[in-house]
Amino acid sequence: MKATALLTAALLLISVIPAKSFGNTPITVLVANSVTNPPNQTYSTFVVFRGILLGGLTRLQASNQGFGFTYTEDPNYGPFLQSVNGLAGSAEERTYWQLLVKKPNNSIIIPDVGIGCYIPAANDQIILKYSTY
Ligand code: B12
Ligand SMILES: *[C@@H]1O[C@H](CO)[C@@H](O)[C@H](O)[C@H]1NC(C)=O
Ligand SMILES: *[C@@H]1O[C@H](CO)[C@@H](O)[C@H](O)[C@H]1NC(C)=O
Repeated sequence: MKATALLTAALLLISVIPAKSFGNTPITVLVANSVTNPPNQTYSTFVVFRGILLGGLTRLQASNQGFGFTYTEDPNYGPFLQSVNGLAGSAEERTYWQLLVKKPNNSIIIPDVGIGCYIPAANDQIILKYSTY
């Protein structure tokens, strides 16, 4: 009797936690280059629930899909995306990797934070775009 009551209480508790707080958040990563315009490359990975983009990029790199990246640590803003697939931004050439996000409704946003602070939403397409400034 007591065990049944406990089990019922436990099941009730579990059922009120939204399902989306479990499991992973799938994202795709598109690598584009607006300077020399080679073909785009796309990859799939995920972040954990409310995980940061840096975690997803690290997981993607480890998954041997041919994606690689490096970053530097800015003392104020944290990780700065330095290179993608062997191509690095350069202060002399005034190039950098811009971070854009295409939402499932196709609108493209420019996050006001970097890869260490951006928390992807499900089915975000992360666009890493080699650009000039
Ligand atoms: C100029 C500038 C840039 C230039 C820096 C290169 C250059 N040589 O000019 C470029 C165009 C590369 C740039 C890029 C980005 N930037 Co910027 N940038 C600035 C800006 C306007 C001035 C920085 C500066 O010169 N400070 C004066 C110098 C003397 O101080 P410093 O410490 O040496 O400055 C360095 C850092 O600021 C660093 N830096 C610049 N942006 C960013 C962003 C991140 C995430 C990191 C870790 C470092 C970093 O580069 C500067 C030169 O080395 C600031 C806003 C401001 N008014 O401060 C935003 C600012 C720092 N950038 C910001 C952002 C979000 C970005 C991007 C993520 C935008 C995007 N969506 O792509 C990208 C970085 C992407 C990546 N590769 O990781 C945010 C950071 C907020 C946060 N908490 O993360 C700020 C505060 C603007 C904002 N939106 O509010 N940026
Ligand atoms: C590559 O991706 C960028 C960013 O989404 C887009 O603007 C561009 O049209 C794409 N290029 C090709 C050839 O698909
Ligand atoms: C697209 O979706 C984002 C959030 O996912 C929302 O902020 C934005 O307003 C939407 N844009 C349009 C044009 O519907």
